[in-house]
Amino acid sequence: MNEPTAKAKGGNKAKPVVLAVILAAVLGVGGYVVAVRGGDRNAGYEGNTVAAQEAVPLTTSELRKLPPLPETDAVKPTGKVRERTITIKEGRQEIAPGVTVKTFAFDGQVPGPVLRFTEGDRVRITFRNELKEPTAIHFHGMHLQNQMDGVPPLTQNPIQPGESFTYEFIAPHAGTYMYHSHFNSIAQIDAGMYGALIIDPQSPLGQPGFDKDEVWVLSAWTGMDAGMKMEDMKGMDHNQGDMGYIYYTINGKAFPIVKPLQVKKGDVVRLRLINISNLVHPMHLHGHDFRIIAKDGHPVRDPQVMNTITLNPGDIYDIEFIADNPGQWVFHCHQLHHTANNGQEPGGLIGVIAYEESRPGGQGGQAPVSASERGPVR
Ligand SMILES: [Cu+2]
Repeated sequence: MNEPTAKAKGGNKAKPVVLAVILAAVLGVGGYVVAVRGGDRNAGYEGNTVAAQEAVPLTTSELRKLPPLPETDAVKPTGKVRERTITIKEGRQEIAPGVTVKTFAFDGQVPGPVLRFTEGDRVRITFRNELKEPTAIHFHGMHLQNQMDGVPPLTQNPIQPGESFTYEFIAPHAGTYMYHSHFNSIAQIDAGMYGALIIDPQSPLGQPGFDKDEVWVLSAWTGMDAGMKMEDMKGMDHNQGDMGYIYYTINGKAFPIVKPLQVKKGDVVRLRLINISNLVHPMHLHGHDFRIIAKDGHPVRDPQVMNTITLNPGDIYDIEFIADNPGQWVFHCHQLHHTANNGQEPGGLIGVIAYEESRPGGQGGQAPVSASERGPVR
């Protein structure tokens, strides 16, 4: 019985809010700017105050209008043979400022080289194992014949030290995939044995164009040298982190030594996100919205516009966004202990979207960023 009364009360309370909204609409953005700093767009900032700027144009409808990726129904062989040899060996890599670890690496780099083929290519990849332990390589998300799946002891024997193994397959449908160790997997993947694998469409028909096409491989590190065990860490100054992981990297580098994604205003950007770590990463982009255009190599229809995407271990998402808001923007994990280097913020999974026309420090009408937020000095 009391319900209608409660509703009526709510209605009365709402009136001032409605009036305020109407007032704001009448005054418009201009009133807002005048109220703050006379609308001087390049005023920068004084002390702790950032000058108010114009409203940022929304391009959500433009984003929604971008065409979806076409589906591949059948892959016809191109007749082309693509051969590649990759050496697996110990390496060293600086993963965070001043932190260099011993790795197990494909051709000496973590992530391994981006392998890129066209749908229908006959691919022959030989892995030479120069480690002191056996291994095997799996092509994650790809539909291959079973004996090419890289999973000892089911589909092959491990590749022994000093031996090679050649994986051969017809490149399946276009999409973003990865290759990684599938033997002694936790240790070998933690040591750096992973890389992106991209299959491009055979036909350009119906393919949307992108001004930028980038890959970010997310991974986590214990800070130990490859081959070391947890017990070996006893007595060392070591933050316990998340499941023992204390460094988190994008393409093998933690913030602030991560390479920024350089864009120009108006660019349509495709970003291929791959999570090879054993951790969940809700990646949040500042200043922009994006859409998922593919998941695990498959086009997504009518995707939601969003700005946070959660990658579970093994997830691969292709996202797109329009670079419509110049500045230096972070795209970071929102599990905030992943944005630190051994407990020290800021670090870890903080990617930077860097516009060419906007330098850090408040030029170009942009809000200033502190040195620690600024991104790598290059
Ligand atoms: Cu994370």
